[in-house]
Amino acid sequence: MKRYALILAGLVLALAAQAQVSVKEPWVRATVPQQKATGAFMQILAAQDARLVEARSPVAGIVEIHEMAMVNDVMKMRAIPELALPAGKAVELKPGGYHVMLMELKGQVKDGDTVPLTLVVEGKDGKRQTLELKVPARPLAGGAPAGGMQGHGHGMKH
Ligand SMILES: [Cu+2]
Repeated sequence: MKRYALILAGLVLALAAQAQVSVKEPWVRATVPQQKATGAFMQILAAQDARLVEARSPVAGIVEIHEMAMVNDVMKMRAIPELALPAGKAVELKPGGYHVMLMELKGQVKDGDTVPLTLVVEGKDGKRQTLELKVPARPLAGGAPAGGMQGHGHGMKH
């Protein structure tokens, strides 16, 4: 039985060592029917220097890490291979900035849905941590292009 106790202790240590990256307030922008892409947003805080190197989700055929950049005076988004997560400094993924891009959506992401999202974070030592998130979908607050939506669903989710 001693051997099992040792294995258990090892597991607990492994879990503790992985608690280095935390994600706060994740959300996915809800889509309209036929929309093929959307973004996931959140704050990521790493206790030690790390990098977000991969994201996956069963709801999308392709998931990429994107940044916004000025190209010829036009704001465009583009894929980046990784996102630096400096120690102790929360990195914000938000509309108009960094985001996790979900493309080739397999269906509509409705307001109130829960979207599974997996993030893979690599530490400086090359060790990878996988974060399994359950991300709520909600409309982009105040960003609706059509009139009459102002203030709808804003800040009432918590
Ligand atoms: Cu994008």
